[in-house]
Amino acid sequence: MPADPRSFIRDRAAALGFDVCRFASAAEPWSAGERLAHFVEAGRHGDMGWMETTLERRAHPTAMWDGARSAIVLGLNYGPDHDPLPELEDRSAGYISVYARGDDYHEVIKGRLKTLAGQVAARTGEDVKVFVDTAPLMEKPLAQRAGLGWQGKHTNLLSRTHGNWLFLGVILSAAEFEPDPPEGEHCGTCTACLDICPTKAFPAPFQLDARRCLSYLTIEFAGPWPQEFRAATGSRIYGCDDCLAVCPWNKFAAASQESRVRAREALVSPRLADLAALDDAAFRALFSKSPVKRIGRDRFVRNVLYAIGNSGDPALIPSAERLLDDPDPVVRDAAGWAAGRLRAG
Ligand code: B12
Ligand code: SF4
Ligand code: SF4
Repeated sequence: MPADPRSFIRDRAAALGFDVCRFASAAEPWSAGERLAHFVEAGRHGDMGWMETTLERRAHPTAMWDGARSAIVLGLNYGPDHDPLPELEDRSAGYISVYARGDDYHEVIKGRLKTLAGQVAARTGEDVKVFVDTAPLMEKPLAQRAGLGWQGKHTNLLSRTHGNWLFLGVILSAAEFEPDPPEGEHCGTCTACLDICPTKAFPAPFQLDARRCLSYLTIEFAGPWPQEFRAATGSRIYGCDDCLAVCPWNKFAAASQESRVRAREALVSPRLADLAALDDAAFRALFSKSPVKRIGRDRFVRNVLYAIGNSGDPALIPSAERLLDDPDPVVRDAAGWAAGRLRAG
């Protein structure tokens, strides 16, 4: 085995379709665990109860696995082929965030991480672990430490070469690899992401209150939304990209080369009238292999109804009224809100 197996691993990662592969120590102390604890103590995780139960294990990579010595951090570029923000102006169409317009990234990445982990183990003779489902590792601080980019004021990891559109994945290894240099922060005086947020979800730069974030509300939150967020969501019906898309560092981003994460035509500006008419079977068919499928028809139609209420399009009144006696109480509530708003003009 050559002295430095990193170039072998980088080559294997590139062959599997990863755009970036870098190395960091998994054993050095960090402050991310304390910040995660602060986030959870302040209740900013909302209903994501798994963040409470996994708090200790997620505090540091060695709390997940005490044999961890190195982290191999992978990035997959899911950059869109156009700026998605102007799509928000078409109020009779729904906005699905860029990350969810192709196949579910968990599925795209999981198999490849496992394949690469097997190759790393075979090459080094040391144990490896991949955490993809339960108790996920804190990926962003590991990625910053490995030099993939930095956590911007919007808390996402962005890169000087890929902008804001990188999925992350991590393999922990018991082998010691020479770490790559970490990346510094390059936000400077910019506040574009903080200023654009439609729900003012940032209590301070570099901190997010998930309870106010439309990504959390559209995807993770099950109940009827607090009134203040219903109008603010505009036409966003699954996730939100505003703070990513506005970032000036996207001028260096390129469209993704990965066909599985590229946008399906049907998921770019889909008509709200068509989405409101989806029953369970049609919802599952439209979102086959998509991450949207995970939230189920009822939660999705709830989001669509809030967008209908914001559309200002009287032609959508029948779409809302048809759902006033839906079996799901949250859908009924959203239908009443939407119909009332449109009728009021
Ligand atoms: C929970 C979660 C969410 C939650 C909470 C988001 C969040 N910012 O934490 C919700 C549902 C809101 C969410 C939304 C999104 N998510 Co998400 N999410 C996760 C998940 C599963 C865990 C993240 C976590 O532990 N958060 C807890 C907080 C405490 O961690 P943190 O943001 O790193 O907090 C740091 C800062 O607050 C900072 N900090 C705190 N105080 C201070 C003070 C100072 C002075 C400083 C400098 C720093 C600082 O330190 C903390 C520790 O590093 C990760 C996957 C993973 N395994 O990590 C994906 C992940 C972060 N999500 C991802 C994506 C793509 C998104 C969305 C863009 C999806 C969308 N388009 O709708 C949005 C982005 C919203 C946003 N502005 O963050 C990607 C991000 C990729 C990247 N390049 O960063 C990840 C990494 C998944 C992946 N494997 O690719 N997500
Ligand atoms: S994803 Fe949207 S709602 Fe969430 S913090 Fe970013 S801009 Fe705000
Ligand atoms: S928009 Fe500005 S402040 Fe926000 S992450 Fe990008 S460079 Fe940093």
